[in-house]
Amino acid sequence: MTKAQLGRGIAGRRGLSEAIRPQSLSWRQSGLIGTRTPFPFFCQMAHTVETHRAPVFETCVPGMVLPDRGDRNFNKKDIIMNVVHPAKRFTGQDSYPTRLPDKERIIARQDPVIWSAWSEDAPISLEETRHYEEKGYLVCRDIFTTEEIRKLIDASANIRADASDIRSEDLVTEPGTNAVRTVFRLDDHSRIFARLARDSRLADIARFLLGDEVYLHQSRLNYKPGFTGKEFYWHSDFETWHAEDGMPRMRAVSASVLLTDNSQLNGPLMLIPGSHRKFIACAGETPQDNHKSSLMKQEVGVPSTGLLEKMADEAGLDAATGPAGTVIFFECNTMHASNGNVTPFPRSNAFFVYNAVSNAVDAPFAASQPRPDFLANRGAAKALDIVTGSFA
Ligand SMILES: O=C(O)CCC(=O)C(=O)O
Ligand SMILES: [Fe+2]
Repeated sequence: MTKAQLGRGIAGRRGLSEAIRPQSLSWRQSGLIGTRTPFPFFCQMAHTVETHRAPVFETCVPGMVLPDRGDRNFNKKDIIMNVVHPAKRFTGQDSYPTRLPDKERIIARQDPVIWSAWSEDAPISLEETRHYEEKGYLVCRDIFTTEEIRKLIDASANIRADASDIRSEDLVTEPGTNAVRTVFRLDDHSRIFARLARDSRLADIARFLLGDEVYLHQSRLNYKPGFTGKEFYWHSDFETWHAEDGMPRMRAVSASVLLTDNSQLNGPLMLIPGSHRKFIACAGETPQDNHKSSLMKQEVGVPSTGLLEKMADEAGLDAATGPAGTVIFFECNTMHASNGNVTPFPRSNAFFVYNAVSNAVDAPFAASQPRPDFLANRGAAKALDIVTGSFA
């Protein structure tokens, strides 16, 4: 194992081929075997210049193949693995209008999915990068050691046991009960989760995917208790972050770290593969203080059942399952949901939302007030200080 691998605590090649073990039928059939190479890698490869709200994208990576964005029919193979910068300069206008008063609309994605050019030094393999680019998510196993996973599980149990210490705005309970559903600002409530958020095994992948330094837009722990854990209805996170938090572009990624085994049965994350390529502009204006109800049950900012049916008919549904310690990276615009959990087996997952520093939030695009800080970090978007090595 090289120093770079050791430093980042990355498992060896055998473990890493596990990292992309199939989580869905379509993936299983693809027979992907992942390899991974040591890095250092290149987060300086693209840079952005901010205008008032929308970034202007410039090309500054030598030797990149850039498609002509004027031609919407460019060959996908030409762009995969390359930084794709829209040639046109974005103006201050809203590229993803949503919460429309009349009816929902489908808008073409205007942003790259992968913001870096892949090279041997990338923190994920070419196959993994392609998978994420195509499906909008990636499941990685064997990233953490057994001791590290044990520490994370213990920390999540402690947070829950001492929930009375947590300021009430950071706590969301299950609809109709006092059971803890979500703890926001997870990195504020636990040293080990704060350390995990800055761990290079997560944050360097986010930096690679987003082609920029990253900061935490949000962190949370979703407990889905056995018997009573309620569902999360279908949504794109970006739709909410854009409408209610003022996130300009699709340049964010969530890392969900599984703290219990997630099986097909106990309400794992489900995703519509490929759904990140289109933006579903949702019908229905944002009510005042929408987050107060949407965190328990989301009703605004969701696609119609007719459209979901069509999307699922065309692309199928994937379930991202795996043992505790598995990490699911999913693109900010990937349509996802999870079922309620009536099994006796709890399902709890920590989420870290990495946003590109150049994509910091501003005024909301479709809400009268920004959501509070515990839902959207509105402080200075300062690059995370990334740490390497084991935390156990
Ligand atoms: O915990 C889950 O299954 C999904 C949660 C989710 O999508 C969210 O909190 O935005
Ligand atoms: Fe979500």
